[in-house]
Amino acid sequence: MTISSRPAPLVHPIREAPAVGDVAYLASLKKVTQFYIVTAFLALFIGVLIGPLQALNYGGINVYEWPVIRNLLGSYYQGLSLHGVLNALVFTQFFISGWMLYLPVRDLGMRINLRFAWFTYALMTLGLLLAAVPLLTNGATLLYTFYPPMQGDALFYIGAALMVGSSLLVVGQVVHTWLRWKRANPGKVTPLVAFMSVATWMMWALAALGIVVEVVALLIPWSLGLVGGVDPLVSKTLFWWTGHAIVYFWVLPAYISWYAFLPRQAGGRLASEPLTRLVFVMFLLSSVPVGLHHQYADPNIPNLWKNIHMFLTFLIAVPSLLTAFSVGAALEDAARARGGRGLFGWVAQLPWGNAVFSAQVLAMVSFIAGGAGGVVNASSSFSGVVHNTTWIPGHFHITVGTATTLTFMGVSLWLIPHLTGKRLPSLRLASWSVWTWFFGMMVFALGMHWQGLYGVPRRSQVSAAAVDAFGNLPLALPTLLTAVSGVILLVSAVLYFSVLFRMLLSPRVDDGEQAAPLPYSEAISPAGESLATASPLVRATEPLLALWAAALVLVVLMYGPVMARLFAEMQLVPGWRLY
Ligand code: HAS
Ligand code: CU1
Repeated sequence: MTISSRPAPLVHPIREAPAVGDVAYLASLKKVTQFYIVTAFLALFIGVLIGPLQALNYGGINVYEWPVIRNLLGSYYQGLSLHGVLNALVFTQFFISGWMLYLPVRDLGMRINLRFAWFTYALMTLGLLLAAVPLLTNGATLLYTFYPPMQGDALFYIGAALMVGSSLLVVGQVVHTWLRWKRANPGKVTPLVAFMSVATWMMWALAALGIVVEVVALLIPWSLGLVGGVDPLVSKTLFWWTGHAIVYFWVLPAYISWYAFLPRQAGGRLASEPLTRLVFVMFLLSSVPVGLHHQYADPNIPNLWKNIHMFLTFLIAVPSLLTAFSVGAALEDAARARGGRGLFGWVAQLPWGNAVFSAQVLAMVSFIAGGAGGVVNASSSFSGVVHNTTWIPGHFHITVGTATTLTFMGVSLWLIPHLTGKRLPSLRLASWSVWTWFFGMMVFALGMHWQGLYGVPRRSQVSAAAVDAFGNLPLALPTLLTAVSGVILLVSAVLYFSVLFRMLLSPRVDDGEQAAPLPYSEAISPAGESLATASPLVRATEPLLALWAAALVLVVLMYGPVMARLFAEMQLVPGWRLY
């Protein structure tokens, strides 16, 4: 993909967000967004500080016996539950709810009911606080998948249901706003950022159904003692209905930044708007009916359905491959505009010293390995080797832990100045935090994938095992790598959060709209504004509601027979508390 020279001067001016006249309204919209983002990072802060304990465990060092840690955390499993829930579920959901509320609203230039937005934020936070009580008091040491028959306090499930339920209120508000815009702008093409956000929210609306049914219909009544038991397999299948698609709920908001904003931040242009729309529609259509790739080892699910879900999993890698091509082309375009030359020499011309940029591109680099590992996981023939081993946490720390998290960290460095008018206190420290996060995660992933290939189980306090079960295996190097990565990541977290907290606590000095405007990129191949003159691809991808209905049909077809059989053969078992 060589784009040899920069073509003619701009024909299509760079988009700016429609101006918002009402200053008080804009300030409140920014405030609620800021609350979501700051809550997200507070969760990440606590979650991330527990991470090194996990890495040291797989480095053979049992810090859970240290008195100071013993006083704070009841067990390795409580630490791991907090780490997973705070980072993977709370951080992501709060960040995304703020980010994907603010962006489409600004992009469409629509006014929304801010009372409703604040109410949703308050409800989500209430859910979080309710769930936090049992988590912190060892009443929900269930790990972030909370598989029954392991049972936790009812408050945990109620809090979780409120949290996920409130994200559906954000879906409602954004989709409703988009529909109002459609009515007011007949015949117009939805602007790209709003399009990507609405498509992602619609996908999430379908994805969340599984976990909502699981928690509301099965786990809450069971944990309250209203029913005598629970069917573990039904619950687990509903969980993975949501649990796979949630990974795209985590990564698509990062893609929004990679497509819409990063090219500008790199000094270049987005490659193709029509292609970008196609990518998001592909995710809308097929993110959900693939969850059985987490259940190849489970009984009572016919192999036929496991194989169909495997095939669909390979299909859902395609829009990510298109993204790699498209975002790669945008980066090359930027680098050549900056004077980059040669087949690969242009890479050096990218602004690697700018943390906003490097965070996102390092996130992508990690995702090349993370995505390749995902395709390995999805292959039923390899799954038996890697399933339930440390390979899997290796995989997800370079997907959600880096592709998503490092992108959000990079985004925070311009988004917070944009929302608050505050300034980034130190680009150098921010840059160090980004590079150390990337290296720390790559080393962690190497150590964990490597140990996994030797069969070291995930979610095990191997550092406390009475018998050295792995003593005969050549694990010295991967174990060492894993331990070292924990230390690198601790340093990175201290650097990043010192920058973030200093920024948040500093006084407002700028008008965010002027000093850090929304960094829209120009497109090499734009979609245009009018549907009548737009390309067939743009026209075909515009009716998102109809495409959502098609996605629903596909999910019903791909999950219906499996669920019908599982429900028909339910076997209720009582709950266990192993902690
Ligand atoms: Fe996964 C397990 C399969 C993507 C997260 N995954 C997990 C778990 C998590 C997770 C959290 O099939 C653990 C769940 C648990 O606790 O049990 N995953 C896949 C596949 C993909 C995939 C096929 N995963 C993700 C993403 C995640 C995520 C994204 C979070 C954000 N995963 C699985 C399977 C399992 C699994 C099985 C179950 C395993 C088991 O046995 O339990 C695909 O979507 C991946 C496609 C991605 C690509 C990469 C594209 C690369 C891009 C970057 C381009 C870079 C550029 C940079 C342009 C094909 C877009 C250029 C650089 C320059 C310098 C110029
Ligand atoms: Cu998955």
